[in-house]
Amino acid sequence: MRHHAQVNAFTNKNIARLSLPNFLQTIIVRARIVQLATSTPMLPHGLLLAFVVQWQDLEHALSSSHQHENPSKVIDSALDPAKPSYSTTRPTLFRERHGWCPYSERVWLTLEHFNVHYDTVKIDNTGPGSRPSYFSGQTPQMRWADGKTQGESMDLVREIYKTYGAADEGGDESKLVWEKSEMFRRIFPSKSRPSSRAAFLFGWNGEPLWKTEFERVLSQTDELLGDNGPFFCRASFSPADICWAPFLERYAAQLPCLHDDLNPRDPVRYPNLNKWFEAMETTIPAYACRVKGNASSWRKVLTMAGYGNNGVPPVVSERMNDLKILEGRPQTEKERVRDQALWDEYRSSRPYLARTPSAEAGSVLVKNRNAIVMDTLKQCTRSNSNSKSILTDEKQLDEAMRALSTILVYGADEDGMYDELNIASKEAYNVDGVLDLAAFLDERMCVPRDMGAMSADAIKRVATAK
Ligand SMILES: N[C@@H](CCC(=O)N[C@@H](CS)C(=O)NCC(=O)O)C(=O)O
Repeated sequence: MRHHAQVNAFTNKNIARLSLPNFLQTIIVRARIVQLATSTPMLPHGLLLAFVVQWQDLEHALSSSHQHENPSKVIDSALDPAKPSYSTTRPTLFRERHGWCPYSERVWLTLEHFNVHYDTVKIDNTGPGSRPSYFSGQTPQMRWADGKTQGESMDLVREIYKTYGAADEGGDESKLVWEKSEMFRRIFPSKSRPSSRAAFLFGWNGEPLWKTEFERVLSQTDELLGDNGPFFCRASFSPADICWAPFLERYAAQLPCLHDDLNPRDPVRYPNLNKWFEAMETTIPAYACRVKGNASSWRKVLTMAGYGNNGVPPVVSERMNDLKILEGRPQTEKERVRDQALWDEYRSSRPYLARTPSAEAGSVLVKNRNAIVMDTLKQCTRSNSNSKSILTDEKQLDEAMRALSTILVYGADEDGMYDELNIASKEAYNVDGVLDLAAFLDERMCVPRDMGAMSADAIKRVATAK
């Protein structure tokens, strides 16, 4: 962990080089005060201060996105159980609130892919009594603008394609799409226990299905994809990909934990699957930027017992830790540019999003800072009852939160999007507790529930800098 360092970036030369918008002036004045304080010989070395920007500075930097409201209404019915007044001009999606339900993911992805204006009601599926009184049945469901409701994920996908997409209902291409979607039910294991967090993984005895069964599924899927993909229906992304995506995505993260040498992304054994994952993650903006989960979240939900998931057999937990470090490695420039291009496309019709995936993670922290501070204090006080941690001190935690938000909003040195935070961001790494906080949030977050995978990865990379 880095220690407090003297603020040395604010030399007169640096300041003179910069033009001085109001916001930057504020930062520099504050920095100069800190610089004076830190160069005073009276201060013992251990008390040198690192410079932390204020919440209003971060809000200012994010103002281009914060001035836009997301026009869609999102209600979390677990926190707000009153019956909503439904829009009569746009549809409402009822989806499972943690982002665990793969069937909800299908419908959410389709709506996002077509950039439909829709409202959302999040539903807690975790047990009797947890749902709002006005909702019954399974997730997902849609309430259309005319008041009719409809369930069954693939029926909903079909309806959304008909209404908002360029559907070729009845044509040969369309037949192929629905045949390939239908194959999902035939290929995925028929004798597994139903569970949204561990879909098609465990038998009724609580043990993982046999390795050979998973290998059969992967080989048949690879064959169905064929080598003229990368998608299920050749070069075009279609409802068939939407049908399979939530399950293949979970398999890619979870199967390597269940059996040795079982990797759905293996380019030699499953070349078509490997290309399909790559295409989904690098060419479908709504999927890559918002709807897709990340591997560490899918591993995390595997460890939660209950609701159809029996808890993890011991051998599984051993395999889980190895992948962590690999996932937090710094991005290559090529990866950063590729992600930014996807983000720009996704954001082009969503001006309420920050300019980079990393800044969006910062924006989520800035907007939800009070709730995050309260949750962190509660969790860290509980788990550190004997040791004193910075994350259990409200004032220090607030400072670490501002520092982490600064790092995220400024992002990588090279992205050049929020230049006014550049210097502050470098100093922010020196603030006590900032890396601990990143590690805590990385552990606590669930993707896609709390933010998209690209944004969450930015926090993971700061956590891994520890
Ligand atoms: N065939 C349905 C399956 C939906 C489903 O199984 N949803 C689960 C969550 S992943 C659910 O609502 N479970 C709670 C329940 O059945 O009461 C679809 O495709 O939409």
